[in-house]
Amino acid sequence: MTETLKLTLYIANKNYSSWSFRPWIAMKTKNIAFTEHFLQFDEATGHAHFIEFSPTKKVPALKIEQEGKEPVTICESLAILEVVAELFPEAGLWPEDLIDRAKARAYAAEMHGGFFGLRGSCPMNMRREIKPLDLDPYSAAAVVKNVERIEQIWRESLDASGGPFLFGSFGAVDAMFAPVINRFEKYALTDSEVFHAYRFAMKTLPAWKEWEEAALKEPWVVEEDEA
Ligand SMILES: N[C@@H](CCC(=O)N[C@@H](CS)C(=O)NCC(=O)O)C(=O)O
Repeated sequence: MTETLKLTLYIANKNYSSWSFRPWIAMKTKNIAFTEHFLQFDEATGHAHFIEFSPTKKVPALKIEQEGKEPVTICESLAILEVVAELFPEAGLWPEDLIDRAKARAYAAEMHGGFFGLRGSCPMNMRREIKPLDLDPYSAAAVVKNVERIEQIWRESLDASGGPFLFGSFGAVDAMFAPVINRFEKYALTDSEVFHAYRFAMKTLPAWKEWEEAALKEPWVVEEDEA
């Protein structure tokens, strides 16, 4: 990509910010240079300071600066992955095959816009002790339903590609599922073969280790994410 391109990724607490983790692990794993702009969550103000970089007051956001063009900031993790994939086609963030690419995009969209049971009851928490949650039957059933569907996606994709990632090599769809690995593990949601295989692939990525190490050093506690 052109040397005049400058990318700044706005993220928040690595222990908790699952949406920040997605583009971050994708860009790191694909060796795409960016400046990390870290902001701490501030529950008390509803993260009022996030307005400095995004009208949504949410992380992640990607600021794109290109010579001769107005800087632009893109919000929404999936849109960030898409623009990065277009800026760096050689990174192969989406599968080459048309049908695989369509499936990968569908699964990424399913993750982005769904799995509310899992997301609501089991927040990403890198330093959480591994232990099951004591959920009410309604919430527990919603989590089980999400786990089953996610494992179906993983099983079908890994069986077809041969792994280690869903479509062979690491891509945007794997970045979308990265925080799910943490949730399945920390809340002891499954002991399936497919989970163990995919977790191994994900957790051996240098980028995963770098994020996790930084997360474990963070002193801040966000009570609402301490399920
Ligand atoms: N749909 C958004 C979700 C972003 C999001 O909810 N980010 C959380 C942190 S992981 C956040 O900024 N929360 C602050 C808030 O909701 O006020 C995306 O895909 O980027």
